[in-house]
Amino acid sequence: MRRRQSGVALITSLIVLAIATALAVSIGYDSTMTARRSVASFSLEQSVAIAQGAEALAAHVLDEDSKGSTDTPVDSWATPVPPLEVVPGVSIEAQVFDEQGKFNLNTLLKPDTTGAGVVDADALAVFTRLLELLDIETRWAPLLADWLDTDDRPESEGGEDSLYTSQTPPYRPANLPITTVSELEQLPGFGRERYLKLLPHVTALPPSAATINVCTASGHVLDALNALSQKNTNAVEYSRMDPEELARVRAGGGCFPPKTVVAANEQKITDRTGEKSQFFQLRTWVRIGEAEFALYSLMYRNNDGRTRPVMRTFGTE
Ligand SMILES: [Ca+2]
Ligand SMILES: [Ca+2]
Repeated sequence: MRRRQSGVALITSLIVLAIATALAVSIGYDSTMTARRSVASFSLEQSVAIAQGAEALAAHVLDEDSKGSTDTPVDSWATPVPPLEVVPGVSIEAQVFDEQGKFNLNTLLKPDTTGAGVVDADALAVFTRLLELLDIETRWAPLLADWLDTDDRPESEGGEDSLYTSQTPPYRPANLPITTVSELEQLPGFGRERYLKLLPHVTALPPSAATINVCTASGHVLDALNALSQKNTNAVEYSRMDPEELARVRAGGGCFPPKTVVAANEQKITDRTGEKSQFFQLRTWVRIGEAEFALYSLMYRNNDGRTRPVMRTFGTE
């Protein structure tokens, strides 16, 4: 009898010990996780604060530069900030890029009397030519136009509700301007590869940013503008130029190619080109100990030459 009782006591104490151990492990794990989370969120807050400092600095440089008649890759705003240790263990690296040297996808729509916007045939022609030059199927141009426009009438080779609701899982087109180029991947079958190919040449700015800065545009974007040429006299093919060669010519200063050369007295090209920009992207890389953060800030410089951040994203473009 006594032996059985001591057996029960032993089992009971073993169970209690097991429960206590499990609890201790769980408490230990939880507090480690809490500590880790605190470090991560502290680092994130710290990096946002540092990146905001970078935004203020970029805004100052852009403000200072606003009096110039052109925005080119030799301007002071284009100088990268090399890795810099701001406080021990925290370093920052930053660079400003011109966003208006790219084709603004949201210009595929132009304002109409209803305010909803209609597909702009000229912009569609430029985007179609850009896709051709990059060896990407041109049907993505009308598909994107339908993704943006508010109506449910598909463009020729485009697609509206019926296309998207037949996908698995079904969804609907945004029927709104896009805020990031990555929204292209919402088009059925567009995929990562085409996105990466197109990314250096296109942007998602407010539709009002309707001009392309020829002083910073890629050769492909410059050539795509020829889709609007009535005379077809523009013989220079910048897309065939080695991008490094284009960069070398531009490093010599001034605007290359100047708007007068790109537009060649053609009204439609004149209207869509400029030598100055209002939208810039600031990329900031912050390193705090082992943690690294990338922050992308869209900077807007108004007509008075005042610059402010209008959008901020982490880790993606
Ligand atoms: Ca449509
Ligand atoms: Ca639509």
